[in-house]
Amino acid sequence: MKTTIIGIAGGSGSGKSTFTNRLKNFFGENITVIYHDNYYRANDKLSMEERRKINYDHPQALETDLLVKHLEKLKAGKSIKCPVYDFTQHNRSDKTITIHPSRVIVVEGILIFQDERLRDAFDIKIFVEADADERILRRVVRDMDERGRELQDIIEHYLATVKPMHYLYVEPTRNVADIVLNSGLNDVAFDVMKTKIESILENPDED
Ligand code: UZR
Ligand code: MG
Repeated sequence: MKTTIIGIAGGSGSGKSTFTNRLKNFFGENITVIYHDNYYRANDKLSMEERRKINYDHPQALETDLLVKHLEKLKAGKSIKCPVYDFTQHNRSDKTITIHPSRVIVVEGILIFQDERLRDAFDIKIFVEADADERILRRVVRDMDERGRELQDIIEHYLATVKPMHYLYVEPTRNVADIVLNSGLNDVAFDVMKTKIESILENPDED
């Protein structure tokens, strides 16, 4: 079986997980989804206070080597044990989830177009764009609801790392994308990608 790998990048809060989850909800087991976020490094030896200070918007914060290996395994038709990251603890949890190979694999994350090996692995590269004000508003709500953060903490992180690293490492990779989406909540873009994936699934042996 051929594998088509779709990369979905974009700034934090751009709606890339929303877009990806919408594809997953629609296609179910017919597609495999991997979040680069789950590959944030384990930092068991550091205290919570030390872990809080790490620059998580820098490529070094992620164990991308492992993701590259996992993609190779999936392409070879093997299942992987994907780490599960716990944002409330700023640390990798002791859980893993087994992910099975499929015809279409979607990889999502802010920094996935930064790594040359990942860029080369993607057959389709999508960059989700959204204005900075919308991204921070979405991030505030998300981090308070789902990641156990206080407003002051979110503001500090945003100004200290999220924003500068966005312009240094995330935004420049927009130029390597095949398709740039205007927001992850874009219904037309969803329909276009849905049709594309349906056609890939109907043609198991084509590139
Ligand atoms: P998305 N992040 C954390 O806040 N804590 C962690 O332990 C690991 C990552 C944040 C990270 C980045 N930055 O902006 C965001 N900070 O997760 C990426 N600070 O995830 O694309 O889902 O927003
Ligand atoms: Mg996300």
